[in-house]
Amino acid sequence: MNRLLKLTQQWKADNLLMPIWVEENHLCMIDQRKLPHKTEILEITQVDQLAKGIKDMAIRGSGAIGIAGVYGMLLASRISGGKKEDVILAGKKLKSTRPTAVNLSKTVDNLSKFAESCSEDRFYEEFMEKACDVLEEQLNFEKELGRYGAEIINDGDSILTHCHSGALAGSGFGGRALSVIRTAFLEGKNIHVYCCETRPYLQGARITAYELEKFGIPHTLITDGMSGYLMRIGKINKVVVGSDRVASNGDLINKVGTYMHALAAKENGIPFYTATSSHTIDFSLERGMDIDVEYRPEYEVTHLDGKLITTENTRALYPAFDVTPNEMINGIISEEGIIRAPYLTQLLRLKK
Ligand code: RUB
Repeated sequence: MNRLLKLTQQWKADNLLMPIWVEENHLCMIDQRKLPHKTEILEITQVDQLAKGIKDMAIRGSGAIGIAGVYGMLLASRISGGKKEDVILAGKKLKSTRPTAVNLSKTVDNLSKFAESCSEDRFYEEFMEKACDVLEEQLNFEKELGRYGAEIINDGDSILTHCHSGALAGSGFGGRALSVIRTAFLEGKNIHVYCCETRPYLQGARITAYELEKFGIPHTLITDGMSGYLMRIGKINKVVVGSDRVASNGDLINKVGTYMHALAAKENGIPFYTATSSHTIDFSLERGMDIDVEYRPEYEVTHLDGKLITTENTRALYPAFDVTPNEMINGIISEEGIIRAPYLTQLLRLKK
């Protein structure tokens, strides 16, 4: 049995909540559009099928689409019998699916560069080894950042989180924000999570709440507009969110609505943290506002479960992410520890 199948067996034995994984001769992926009421597993046998799954958000979340890039390139290697050019082409296809989260593009670029350096005759084996290293590393990042992040979680905290930055948005332990929260909970801290529903895809209502329930972590679902008032009346005393991309100056690109929570946190003197990992930092991006924010179809705002929730003629706008200025962030939690301002210099600790 090859190393990846052995690793997958171990991850299943460890009860990791994996968004995507390998079986004998295909990939399996949970269709996150169907959660929490249905756990539908999609069988992926072609790269184009996986690319469509990322674009249509059957799999989503910066960490999860990053590892989907790894699995997609491995699938191309298997289908082509280890042809370098097919693997690199697969990477290009997968990269083009969603532009904002940097994990996918960074992971594909790194693996493509590695593929170029592989020998022709041992490409399949060498590429498989590297891909396994990347998958193991990203899971370890989650556990490490969870350990560091739990240091800023105190007994009795009520923590706001937004969108879904958890196991199904990562490698199966807890992604980024939920790795911090889950680790603090496992350390025995008495915490409560307020999870924002996160319109219109409802990552919070459908996936974060689902995971918190699985982890046995007390939580309350709120709508996105409630955070400010709940901070003001003292129901929320900390914010921990994930990250799709962090600019070199510490500006945070995350699910739209994050910026509003940061504004409310600043106004109410509440600490605001983002959990990230080195492969989410974009050192080529000077400022967050220079980013290419993905706009998704209006339909996703005007319809809920396929039902029109507004008038026939009403138009909609859906920037899928927003930008939180670094001066509103108390700390950036990473696998190397908690990074504090000045981020321009301090983030260099994550440059690998
Ligand atoms: C998901 C989202 C998550 C980040 C963080 O957006 O913005 O907060 O991806 O994930 P979408 P993590 O559902 O549109 O992909 O920090 O766990 O990687």
